[in-house]
Formats: sequence, structure tokens, C-alpha cells
Amino acid sequence: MTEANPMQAAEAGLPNLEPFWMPFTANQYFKRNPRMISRAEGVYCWTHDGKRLLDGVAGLWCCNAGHCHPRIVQAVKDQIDTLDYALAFQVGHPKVFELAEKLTDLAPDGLDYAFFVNSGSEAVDTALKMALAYHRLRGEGARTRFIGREKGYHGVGFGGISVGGISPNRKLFGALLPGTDHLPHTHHIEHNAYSRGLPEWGAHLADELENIVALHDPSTIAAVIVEPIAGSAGVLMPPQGYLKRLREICDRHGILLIFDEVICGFGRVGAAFAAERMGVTPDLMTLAKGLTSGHVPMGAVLASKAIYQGFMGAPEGAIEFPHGYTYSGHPLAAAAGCAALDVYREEGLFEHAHAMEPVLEDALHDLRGEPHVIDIRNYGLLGAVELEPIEGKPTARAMDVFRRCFDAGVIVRTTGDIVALTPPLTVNEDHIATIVDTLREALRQAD
Ligand code: PXG
Repeated sequence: MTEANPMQAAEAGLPNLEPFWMPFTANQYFKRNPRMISRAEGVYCWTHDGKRLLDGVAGLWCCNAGHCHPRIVQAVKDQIDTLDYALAFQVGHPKVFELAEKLTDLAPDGLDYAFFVNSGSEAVDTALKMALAYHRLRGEGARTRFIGREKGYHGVGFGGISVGGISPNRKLFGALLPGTDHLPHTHHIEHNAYSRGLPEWGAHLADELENIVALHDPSTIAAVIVEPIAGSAGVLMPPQGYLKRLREICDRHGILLIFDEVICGFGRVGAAFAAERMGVTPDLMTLAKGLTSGHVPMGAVLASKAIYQGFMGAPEGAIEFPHGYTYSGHPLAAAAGCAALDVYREEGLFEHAHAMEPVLEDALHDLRGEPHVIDIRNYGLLGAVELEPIEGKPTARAMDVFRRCFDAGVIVRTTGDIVALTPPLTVNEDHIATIVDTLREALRQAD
């Protein structure tokens, strides 16, 4: 074990790094090689020692309106001066109702109800519980299974890792939710390398759902959950027609379809939601990240009217859904959410993201032929460059590229040997050129 040295940290003007157990981080490496961000504005962040970085990943795919957006910051300041907290159960406060209306207005037709939580992981576990309870209330209590997908990421709750399909996130934790199964993933660069937008090959992979349904008996399946575009596993686009086929199969068997749009939502795909742009509406949708443009933690589940009404048969006075969190719909988060949705609309950020899509696409695909590159893919303001791994050292090459980009003033994100780009929706042509040129240089220098 390597411990951080508080003396060295103090000399570098940093706090003691040892006591904080960092999430999804190589703690020992970080504490010997800290990378700290202490300020941010728009598309830029600054390190504790004053170095400016162009943020190519909008925080962690969340600060869609850019960092410290003045209107969102002001809304949060105004809120904390007025109401810090209101009890969330059996009592309300106005901002969260305002947000529910704004959010359901933005949502695809049919998703008319919003339930608020504090993160994407909570949104996923909430949606899974809604699905189970909905079926039980309809007298179909045998529907207890969930179908996720290989390479899916649905956060880190027990439900989320059970339906998720990223093995390192599961294998340390033993028994998970019983009765889950997984669709095959759709990542096939042998067919789809260098696709621009949604790949042409692979809609038939959705038909595997029919086999899984037949295997388990449809009457035992509560819901199918997928990310329209898988983010964490490396920006994997659904083949053209794939989501529509999933929707048809779910409808045929009375199975609910959940889209996890924690990453895809709020303009990332050049529209409000992937469901809207791809023309497929789920029964439940999970959201977080861009909901407040990352300024305050918040997640949400959008539900169809049928699902909401399924709960409302309970006698008046009874709690219809015994679920919620102390901080569900927290006033600061609700204020940030209202301001973020206003900013997205009034600044036309979803339209801007759509307009920037071809710019990112052309810039990224121009990296074809650079060292180690084996695939490039893009959709909306989501892009990925997949690298040939170093033999025997998976992930090392992409981490090397990440560090080179960081040192050259650009933040990218890596997963496996894939470099992901998800800039704030406010980026312009010059920002995109800087990000991609920096990445090109890093690829040329990488091991
Ligand atoms: N669903 C999806 C699709 C996600 O991408 C979650 C749920 C969980 O959200 P919370 O708020 O509980 O973290 C996520 C989160 C990355 C990365 O760079 C991705 C996420 C979080 C942090 C890093 O791959 N996605």
C-alpha cells in the first residue's frame, strides 16, 4: 500500500490527500500524482496551480450548459437565501412542482410524470422498483425479472449493477438481484468501424430479446432496461432500427421498456432526449447529470401516465409508492434544474449541439489513420476513438493518451482503450478543433 505524504501535499499547496477514499479512482496512484481542479467557467477548468484546461467531457458528461453558468449559479444562490430545505414527504415546496412541469413538457409525449432523486444510480433503482410494483398492482406479481444488456452501465446501486453489464463493476460484490438476464451488446467494429452516426449493421441483435423472453417465459419479465447509447462502456451507438425492435418485442409481451438517458438526455444527442431523436418512447426514463447541468446533484424518473395511474388506485390518504429519499426534489437542485432547462431552451443549446454535430464528426473522423486508432464513432456531441490495446496491458494506452491530453490542456475521458469526448453543448468550432488536435498529438506521442 502506498500512502499519500501530507508534508509533500502541503508543500504543493494541497490539503492532506490521505483520508478521502476517492470514487472510481486509482487512489494510490492519484495520491502520488494528484490532479486537482479548483475552478471552472464555461468550457474551461483550472487546476489548483492555475493551469487552464479545455473540458472535453463536460465534467463527467454532465455540465451540458458549461461550468458555473451564471443563470444557474444565481438561481441556486437565490434559492439558498430563501429556502434551504423543506420536508420531502407529505409536504412540498413550489420549485419542485415547477421543475416537474418544465421537465414533463420537455419530455417525449406520453412521459407525463416526474419522480425526483439525487443521482442516476437512484433513478435506476427507483425505475426498477416502479416496474416491479406496477406489475404487482395489476395482479402480475410474477413479473420479477429484469433484462439489461452486456456493456450496459446503470450506476452502482444493487439494482443498477445487477442489470448492468460491465463485469469489473459486478464481480467484487457477490450475489446480485436474482433473475436478471442480459441482451448481447451491440459493439461490433468488425462490421461497423468508422460509422458516422448510427451504424447500419446489427438491428437483428434486438431479436435476441425474443429468445430471452421465451427462455424465461414472458409472464416472469418486468422490464427491459438499456441506455439508448451506452456511455460508460465506450459510446456504443444502437444500430439503426434496433431500439424500435426492442420496443415492439416489449409491447408484444407486456414488458416495460426503460431507457436510461442519464448520459443521452438534455441535448447530448442533439435533441432533448435520445428517445425523441430516435423516435422510440419508453415507459420509464431515468435521468440525472444534465438535468441541473451538473451544478447540484439530482436525478429523475419519468413515467408514463399508465404507470402513474397504476399506483393511484390506492385509497385516498394511503401512500401509493412507499419510496423516496430525504433529498428527493431538494430545493437547491430544483432551482438549478429549472434554471438549466430555461438556459437550454433560451440559449438554443440543443439546436446548437445538433449544429456542432457535423463539426465534431468531421474533426474526429479525420483522426482515421493516426497511430493505434481502430475505430471512430459519433452521434450528437458524443464521440469516441477506440485504440488498439498494448499487448498484455489493456487500458494503459488510453490512460497514456488521457495524461498527455491533460498535460497539453485538454480533458478527455477513457474507458478501457476507448477515448470518449462529450464536451459542453456550448462548444464552438475552435474548441472542437483544439480538443481533436490535442488528441491527435497525444496519439502520435503515445506508447
Ligand atoms: N446510468 C447511466 C447511463 C450512467 O451513465 C448512471 C446511471 C449513474 O449515475 P450516478 O449519478 O449515480 O453516477 C450513469 C453514470 C464515465 C462515467 O465517465 C459515467 C457515469 C458516471 C461517472 C463516470 O463513464 N455515468
